[in-house]
Amino acid sequence: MRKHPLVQMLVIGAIAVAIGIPIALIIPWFPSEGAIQAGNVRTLYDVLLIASVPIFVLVETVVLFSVWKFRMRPGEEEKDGPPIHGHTRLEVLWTALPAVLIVSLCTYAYTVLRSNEASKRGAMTVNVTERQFAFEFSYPQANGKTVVSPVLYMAKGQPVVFRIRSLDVIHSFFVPNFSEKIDAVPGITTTLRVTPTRLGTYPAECTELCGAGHSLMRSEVRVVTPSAFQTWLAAQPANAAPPIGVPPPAAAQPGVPGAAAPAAGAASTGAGSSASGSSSAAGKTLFAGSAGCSSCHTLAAAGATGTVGPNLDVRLRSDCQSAASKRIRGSSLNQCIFTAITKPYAYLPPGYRAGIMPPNFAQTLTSTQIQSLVSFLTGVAK
Ligand code: HEC
Ligand SMILES: [Cu+2]
Repeated sequence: MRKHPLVQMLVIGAIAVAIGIPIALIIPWFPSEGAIQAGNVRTLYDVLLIASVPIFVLVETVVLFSVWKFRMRPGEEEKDGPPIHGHTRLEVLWTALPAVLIVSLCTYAYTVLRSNEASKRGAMTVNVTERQFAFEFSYPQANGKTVVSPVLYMAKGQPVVFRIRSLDVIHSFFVPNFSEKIDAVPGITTTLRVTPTRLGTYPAECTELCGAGHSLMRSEVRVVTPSAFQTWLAAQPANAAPPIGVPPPAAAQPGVPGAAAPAAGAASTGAGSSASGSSSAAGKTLFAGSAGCSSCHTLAAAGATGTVGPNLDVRLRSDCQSAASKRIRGSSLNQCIFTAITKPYAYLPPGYRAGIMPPNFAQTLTSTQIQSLVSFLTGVAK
């Protein structure tokens, strides 16, 4: 006995849905779940999948079934299809149902967003400053000192509110395991809230094409126990120099990291309060910390192991002695290093290209800070 085509179609569709939903839910769409917010987002995705699979199956079943059932048979080349002219009830149905579905899914997604963005009691502020092509994390509430780190440390279970700024172009801040992401936009401060729930080391990345070094713009998140976090924080040096991206007090305008631009002029007054003049010790702190040099350069004296730019232990002296470098960057080691920092592409050491070393240290660092870096590096490279 033959069944009506519609019944056949429904049976096939029901089987496909029954197989499709478990498959869709089993596929590991996300990396391991590292935060409360990630849990909410993943539940949302599961609901979206459960709603999407039947619709996908419905559409595909009707398409494939029609192709098979109503295909042209030999001898039907001249025939026309039956003159069907609309079906009001069906049309009302296929407009109303998707509308209801979309409104309810949007409402649910909105509540997830609201709950992920809700401020948590006792949240700790971490400033995220981004620039071509590095992240910098600073902890302004570290028992009276400001701690700056190229790696993000977080305590398990401790809610954190990130204040994200950019010094140059649009970047973004994305930790896949937290399922949270937001842009870093020059001139404004964006906010993201995360409560980590699982110990581990996760990648942080920039997901906004921000220049030639974009693919190198990565950092690391270490979620540790609260006591390990306190130990780490206590062991960090207090950073006298303002971390990159936090405007100097004189230019303090909330959310305007670019206010650090007139640094050259402000240097004589602003920097004087914390450090009297440049010093090679301050240069070392800058190199290893807030200036971000260590993310790209290897330099034993600063404990730096970056591999993006030249290994300064090995190359700095010889590169500065080459005839071409002497002509362009100046003949003394001092001048060479100063030019290499302030005009990085004027002379490129063999094997390196322009566009990777940030070109704007002359704006983002004060002249005192640059002098400190120069005297530190000159001392090391002698
Ligand atoms: C994003 C990666 C990156 C960062 C951050 C970075 N550099 Fe560089 N640096 C490079 C690259 C690549 C070169 C080689 C090409 C060039 O000179 O532009 C270089 C070259 C240099 C040179 C010349 C080396 C030689 O052998 O001639 C010096 C000196 C230097 N950097 C110092 C610094 C200092 C100081 C900082 C921090 C204030 C810093 N760099 C931050 C990537 C970086
Ligand atoms: Cu970026």
